[in-house]
Amino acid sequence: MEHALVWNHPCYSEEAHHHFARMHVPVAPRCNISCHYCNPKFDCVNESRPGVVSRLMTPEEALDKAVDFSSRMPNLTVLGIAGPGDPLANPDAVFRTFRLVRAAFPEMHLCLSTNGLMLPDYVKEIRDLGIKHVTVTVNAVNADVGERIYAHVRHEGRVFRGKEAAELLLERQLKGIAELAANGVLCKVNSVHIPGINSEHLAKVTEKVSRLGAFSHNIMPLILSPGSEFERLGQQAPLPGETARVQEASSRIMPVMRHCRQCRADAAGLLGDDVSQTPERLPARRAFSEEQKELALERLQHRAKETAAPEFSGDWSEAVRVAVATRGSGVVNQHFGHAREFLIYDVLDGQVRLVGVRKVQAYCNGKAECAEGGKAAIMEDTLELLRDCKLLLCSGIGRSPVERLQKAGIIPLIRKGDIAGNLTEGVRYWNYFTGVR
Ligand code: CLF
Ligand code: SF4
Repeated sequence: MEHALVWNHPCYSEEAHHHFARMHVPVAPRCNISCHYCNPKFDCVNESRPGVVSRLMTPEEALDKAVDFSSRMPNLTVLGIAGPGDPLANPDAVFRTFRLVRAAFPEMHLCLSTNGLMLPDYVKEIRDLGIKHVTVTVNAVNADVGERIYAHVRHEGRVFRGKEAAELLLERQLKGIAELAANGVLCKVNSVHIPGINSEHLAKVTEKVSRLGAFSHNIMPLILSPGSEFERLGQQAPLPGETARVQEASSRIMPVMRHCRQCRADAAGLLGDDVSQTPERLPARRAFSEEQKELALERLQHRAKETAAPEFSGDWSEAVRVAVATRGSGVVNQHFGHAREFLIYDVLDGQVRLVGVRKVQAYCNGKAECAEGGKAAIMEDTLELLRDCKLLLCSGIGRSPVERLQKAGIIPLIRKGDIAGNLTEGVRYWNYFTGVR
């Protein structure tokens, strides 16, 4: 049962995220709490990158968008609502949207992300609508930690502050998660990693939500929202690698998501290739027949199974770390200079595991710039972010960045095709080249 809900959901299955697309519809403007990392002018930070503004939609516009995008992307399997405020603070618009989409697309996964305050009131509605995927953002399971994260909570006409607010929110979040699990809804828990506040505490969050029946834990680095209370207080974002260490501790307790893109409330497409802001890149509208869609999904299911990594219990500290430039589909298909993110993998004895996603600025924007060596400052930042990698796989790269990477101890390899195969082949080459084995 669980597999049927996961294999083609890009956030619930790491393998699926290479192949399957989600679409968010921004139908939920209001929020009922105040997080210190939020600026209400922007999208909810619990799932989005701060500083992003999504244009609001009505439920009817959301349905039109779903019809339009599904006619361009046969791999669109999920419709999600994740803001720009909290979906359950906007129940009328959110559930109307889900009802419209459910009627038009009976097979589509419906997905919802919430701060959890109103969750206990809506579990029945969620279950009855056939929503099988709900994300709850839980940053603390102790009110002393929570009161450092939340300014206030609005509930039943009252405003709660300080510890009282954190206690109320926590009680409702945990109750909601337990009820989701009891009703067969897969609950993913998101947490924002806030250094100095919840770094060590997040393993306790994992333990607690795992006991309540949550499916996975997605720990995301805090990215400071401009104009937020945390920015005013001088709160720091995690250093590179810090969140990965926190994820590592939690991964000993339950499955941890490492491929989150902290995407916009109006994102659409593969997680690593959001086309919402560049609709000209969408394939032309096509009326896919049900058979065509089924065939495409079957092919992707087969591919997802083929490339799924088996469990491995080796000493990953001995692994070779590799950065991969990809736009999705499970293949190396991105030029180094155009990459806005790298997937980071560890490879050990032919086994592969995803470590995470690292966002960068594109190094160059055209041939002239590439020939001049791209932007020096961006290259410096990219090298710093890839410091722990030994290899880099990309579909193309200029001479100047090759030299810079090599000087930094990273060997760039131009490859095309399947990521998993190229990783093991690339590391064999690296071992031979460096004389390790
Ligand atoms: Fe959207 Fe969230 Fe559903 Fe995914 S996103 S509502 S569970 S369909 Fe996914 Fe985006 Fe990360 Fe969210 S990558 S921010 S975890
Ligand atoms: Fe902002 Fe927090 Fe509300 Fe999301 S849940 S919109 S981050 S206050």
